[in-house]
Amino acid sequence: MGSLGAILKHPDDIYPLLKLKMAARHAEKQIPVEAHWGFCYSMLHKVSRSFALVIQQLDPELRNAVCIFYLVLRALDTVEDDTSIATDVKVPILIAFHRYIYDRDWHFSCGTKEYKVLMDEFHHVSTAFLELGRSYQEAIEDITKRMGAGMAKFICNEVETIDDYDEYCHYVAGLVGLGLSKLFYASKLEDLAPDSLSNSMGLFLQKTNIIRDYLEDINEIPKSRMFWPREIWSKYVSKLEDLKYEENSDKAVQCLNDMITNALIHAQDCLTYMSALREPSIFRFCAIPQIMAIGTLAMCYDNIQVFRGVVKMRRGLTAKIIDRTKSMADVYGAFFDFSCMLKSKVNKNDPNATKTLKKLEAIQKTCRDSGLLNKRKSYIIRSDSRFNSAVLVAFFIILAIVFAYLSANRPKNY
Ligand code: D61
Ligand code: MG
Repeated sequence: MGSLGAILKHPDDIYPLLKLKMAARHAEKQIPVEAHWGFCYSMLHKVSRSFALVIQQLDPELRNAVCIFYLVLRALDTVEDDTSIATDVKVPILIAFHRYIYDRDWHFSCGTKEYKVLMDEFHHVSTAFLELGRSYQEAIEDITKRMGAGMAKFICNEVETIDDYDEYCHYVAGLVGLGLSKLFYASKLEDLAPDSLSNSMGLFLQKTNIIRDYLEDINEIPKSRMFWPREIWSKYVSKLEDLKYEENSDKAVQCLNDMITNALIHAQDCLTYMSALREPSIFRFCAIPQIMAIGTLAMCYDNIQVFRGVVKMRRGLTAKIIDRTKSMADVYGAFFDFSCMLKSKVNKNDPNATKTLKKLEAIQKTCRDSGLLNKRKSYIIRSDSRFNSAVLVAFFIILAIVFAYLSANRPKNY
């Protein structure tokens, strides 16, 4: 749970945080008893707390397919990310990975911590995969094949141009969007979305990750990993790692803002994709990560901390987003609010200020034109201080009652 300081500053986080905690506990209790499914769901919780939560609330049949889709791609990504594997070993594995999912005896040990467990016990994932319906299997196989080939292509090539950047992000995340749309369609709960919109859903998430993880990726041992395209960073520095040095702070922030402006291109496609969804649990599954992404971009914009440490959304804010994302009105509201926050951070001396503002205004126009904005509860920007202090007082009263109760019931040692 969030630190006490954060909670005292944002007391209205308490309720969504508690709700989230209970939902997580409930999800843990629901882990299936069969060994392979049990392994898959507990692995899902270990490797991705955020995706696990939204996957958990899907319809059971679709949930199983999405869970396996996630683990198969996470395993493929573990091979890609392991910088200690030689290229001539790695490339053939990436290319053939889509065949290993049919083979219960296949095994390749790599990665660390929970990723190593996933790789070592991969037979549980293939066993579960073989129990899925054929249309789910086909979608997963097709995307794994295309992603593996794309990753292999980028093992040797660096991300130079913005087109390379979009191509790389298509392989590792856009394809996830295409695959998910196919799984939703196979479940008969949704129509098939156009590929270009599904692709944008992935690109928006992946670009946000790449921006936020600059320092972690550049400091990767034994070899740094670079996903920021040269076409963008070369306008500001002569080497990507120069962005982390204090003397380049101004250039670094300008470059960061340029990267964020690039990511914002995908926001409108994402809104169009989400507005076509019909099934409430699928809608929440898609919308929660997107709102977190635009929220993360708003936090990172003009923020030198991206080059110094980790910039993360407050856990309480994440819990609030999870709690309050139910309809398209909520999504438009959140996109509108975070665009407002971004707009307020744009400095007119930034070389891309005009471009950034134009994109933010276009996003806000889409939100306004939906006609749903007035129905929203604006929870991100406005913080009513009177309401906050009322919650704070209530919090201390409850705390006092709990203390009084506990001390009254304490066994007395005379
Ligand atoms: C709707 C809902 C969820 C969506 C979506 C549409 C469209 C795309 C995505 C999720 C995928 C977004 C990926 C963003 C996070 N990036 C990564 O995890 C990077 O690895 C990419 C390759 C493996 C992708 C595995 C994946 C991820 C999310 C899923 C999923 C599969 C299946 C179902 C649901 C969600 C990144 O990982 C390391 C890191 O970020 O720390 C990397 O290696 O670049
Ligand atoms: Mg990767």
